[in-house]
Amino acid sequence: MSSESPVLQVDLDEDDFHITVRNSLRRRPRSIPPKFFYDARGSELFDLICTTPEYYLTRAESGILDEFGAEMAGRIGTSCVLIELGSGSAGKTPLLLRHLSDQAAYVPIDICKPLLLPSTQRLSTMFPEMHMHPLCADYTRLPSVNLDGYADRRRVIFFPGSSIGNCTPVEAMQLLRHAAQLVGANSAMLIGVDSKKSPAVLNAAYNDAAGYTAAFNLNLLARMQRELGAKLELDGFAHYAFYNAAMGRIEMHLVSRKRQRICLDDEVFHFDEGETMHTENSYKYTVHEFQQLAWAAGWHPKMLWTDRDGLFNVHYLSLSSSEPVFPHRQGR
Ligand code: AVI
Repeated sequence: MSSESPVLQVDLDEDDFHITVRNSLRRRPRSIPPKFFYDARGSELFDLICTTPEYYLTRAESGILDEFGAEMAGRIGTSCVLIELGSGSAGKTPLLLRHLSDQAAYVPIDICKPLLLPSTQRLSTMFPEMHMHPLCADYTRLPSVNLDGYADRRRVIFFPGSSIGNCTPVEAMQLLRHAAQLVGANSAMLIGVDSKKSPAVLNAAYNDAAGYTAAFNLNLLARMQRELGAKLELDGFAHYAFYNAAMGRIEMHLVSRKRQRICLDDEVFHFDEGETMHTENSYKYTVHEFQQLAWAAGWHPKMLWTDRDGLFNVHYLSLSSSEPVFPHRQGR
């Protein structure tokens, strides 16, 4: 990261968590958007989830990027401006960056500032010539990105990890549409999408034996205590995740183990035993389902890479209809 490129912060509303939690507690059924998982502790726990044997997503996607990164770089253009949505600790990013030229620029966008700075610094050490412009923002509200100085470069959105699955299909389409407006004509996107598979595999991935996913989910309550002064009993809630086949999604909830209450400011919120707070959806898509979604949002699916076991897909989407379609590639 050059010294002219400090972390820019846009559009982060400090009261967002407070207001959202209060409104969610007032409503029934209760639900909180998953973006609030990612404080410093939550981001750390998410990285631990990615190392578990059950959470195949990271391994499968890393394998695809490792094997096909050069091919992907050829598709997107090696001198592009790569804008990564929800970059987090950017563990997989070098698998793509190593195939880009020194003329390329990298714009990581993440909601968690304590993670964004060190991860960008780590990448700058690995790719010292590449210009990097970290942006601390909520990508679900896609800020406009100032790319003056790169007018002649192709803009490419990199959205790995199947984070698109954390949106409902309608929200996902809106996000893809906004992304298209953000980057403009002739731009492209590389997006990682988890595929539908056996419920046993999916259920295990969100109920790892080490308990990191449970801790990640429960951290939301700990965050309410730490940041909002909420009065609640952490042990009074349990992690609950299951595959809802009819909806094609993993659902994560915090389920109340007993009749109890949460106090926030001067309001008291009652929970019955078994009542849940819905904390995350993680939608899974067949190739066809995701391509339909991309089409509806104005993108043209042009290529697809899959791991050997068919667990995960990386789609190459373009805003240019005239670009050729390339054959699907599957890992060895
Ligand atoms: C970031 N996102 C794609 C993860 C997922 O699989 O939905 C978050 C996660 N939740 C539980 N485990 C991982």
